[in-house]
Amino acid sequence: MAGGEDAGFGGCSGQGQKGTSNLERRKLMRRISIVAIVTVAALVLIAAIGQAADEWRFVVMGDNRPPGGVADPTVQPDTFLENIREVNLLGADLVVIVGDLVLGPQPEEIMPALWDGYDKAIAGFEMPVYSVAGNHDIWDAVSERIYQERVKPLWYSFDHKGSHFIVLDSEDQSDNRAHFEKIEGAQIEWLKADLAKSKGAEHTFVFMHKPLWTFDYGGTQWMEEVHPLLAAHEVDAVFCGHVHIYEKNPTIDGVRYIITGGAGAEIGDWKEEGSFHHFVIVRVKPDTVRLTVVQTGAIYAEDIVTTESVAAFRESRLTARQCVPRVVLHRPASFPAEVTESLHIVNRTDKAMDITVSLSDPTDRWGCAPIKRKAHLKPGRGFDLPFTLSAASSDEWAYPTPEVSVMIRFADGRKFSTKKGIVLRESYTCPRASIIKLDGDLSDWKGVPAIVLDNRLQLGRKDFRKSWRGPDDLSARVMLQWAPEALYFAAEVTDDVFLQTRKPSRMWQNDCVQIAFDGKNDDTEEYGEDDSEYGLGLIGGESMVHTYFWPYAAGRKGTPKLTCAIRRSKDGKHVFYEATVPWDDVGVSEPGAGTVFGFNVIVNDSDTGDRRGWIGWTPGVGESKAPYYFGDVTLAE
Ligand SMILES: [Ca+2]
Ligand SMILES: [Ca+2]
Ligand SMILES: [Ca+2]
Ligand SMILES: [Ca+2]
Repeated sequence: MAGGEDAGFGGCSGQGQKGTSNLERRKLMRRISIVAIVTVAALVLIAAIGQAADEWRFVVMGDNRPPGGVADPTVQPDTFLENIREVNLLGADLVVIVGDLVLGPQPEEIMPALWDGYDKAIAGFEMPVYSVAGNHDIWDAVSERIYQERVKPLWYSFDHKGSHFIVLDSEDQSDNRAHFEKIEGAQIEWLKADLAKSKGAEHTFVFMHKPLWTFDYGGTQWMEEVHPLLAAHEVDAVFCGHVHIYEKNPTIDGVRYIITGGAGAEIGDWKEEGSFHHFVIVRVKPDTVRLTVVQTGAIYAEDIVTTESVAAFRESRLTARQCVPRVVLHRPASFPAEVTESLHIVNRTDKAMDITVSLSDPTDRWGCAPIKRKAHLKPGRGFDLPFTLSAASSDEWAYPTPEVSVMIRFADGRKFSTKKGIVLRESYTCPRASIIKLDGDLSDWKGVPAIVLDNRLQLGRKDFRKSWRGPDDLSARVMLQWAPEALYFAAEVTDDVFLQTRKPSRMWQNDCVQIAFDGKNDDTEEYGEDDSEYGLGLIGGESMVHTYFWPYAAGRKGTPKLTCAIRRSKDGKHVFYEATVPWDDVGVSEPGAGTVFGFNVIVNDSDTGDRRGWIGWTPGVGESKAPYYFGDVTLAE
């Protein structure tokens, strides 16, 4: 058997007259093989050492036929096509399909189209396919004849890599179905002869359609007459289909019995009872045969995800997100205030979508009724969702804000979900600078309007809100001034305990200030090429700047040039930060009166060791980096 697989279909020893001629041919081939083995014995021996440990594999699946009641029975099911794709990806030497290959019974004139459909599908396998007849393939003398003409002999055998494969016919129509669901008569005589002459096979595998060993089919004939024969010849395994499940039945006298009928026909969804689409990989080594069951749908090619596909997906995700505009509210002129706004939902993609939008207030502070709306939107179509927010005081006009949750689903299965907080757009008018000396002395900032950070609702982190002891624990006044050459920044921080012992890159874990700029004020949901973020900290008595975000790719040259001076008050309760930020570091190329850019600031506090939290102008630095929360800074005349 060292010669390996017989050459294709012609090498099969079938039943009846064909079998006789094949038998003769087989004997002849054996003789040739023996001569060949002697001649190249040395070479084979060398090769055999390398091959001995080699594993090879074949695949078994069954009942690939279309489910009953399909509109077009000539079309093979998607599950079967998917199995073919996955088997090709995993690789195997050959495939055996254990019957119910097509959806019969059908009138004789329909059958050629059914077999054409099957042939078309299995042409997709990258390895030889061996078919087994099932009850949907043959049910009378006519269908049996067509099967033999179109597919395979009803029973046959072949060899591969020293193992022997035997295909049996559980649907025997001969003698007026006298041997139906039995292996009797001519077939068992052929089987006995085939087993006798394949005695030296490394492994022997048997395939048929119905699980004749279960007594539900053909009574006890299998266990009384066939099984002892297989056991005596040390058959490794018998595979069948017919039942649309996977099930490993008890091994009897060393013969494994396996049902695999999940390659395409109708199936339940009870994995625990074997009811799921699948195929079986049989891994063969000289001393072992191991089975692996693969559930259809989880084998992928290497290009399932690529850099390009990720970029395309991101693009469509961003487009989908744009269907839900950001809601930006400006601080009302007076309080108490009630603001009515509307979410304008528009399908900005080129595909129809199912969208679910909901608005909820996690704080119950805004007096905002929860909203939920589902809709199917064609491209360009949309709807409005009005809502009302109320705030009792200016201090109450603060984050967190009600949240808009969106789930978008496209017909092709792609889905996107996103959450957007309602933005409370803060604004600051930045005066022109007088002469500023960068020394940490803020006497040159007299009269400059301040962004005041002293409200519990401005604190970042829930637990910090609980432990915060008031403005003396942490609060700040932040100011900006501008000149053609730079933006100037100052912060007067009140903090009862000063602590800064970290290295510059970790300064955020102790007392320090973080400032961030959205140069183009384009309000992106992540940092982009016009955005930057810096830390200012007094470390070991030295005024240090650390760059947390700086877009090197944006055509900016060199490194940030901003400088700072930081000084502590004599009583130790205040820290004064002063910084000069060149416009390049702000991300503004031509500053002038009326220029608007995005800005944010947070002040971190630690009093005993680690960072407790921060107080800040808006979200978007401490929580996650999101410039669209940043406030607007407008340069004054
Ligand atoms: Ca100064
Ligand atoms: Ca403190
Ligand atoms: Ca930006
Ligand atoms: Ca502190």
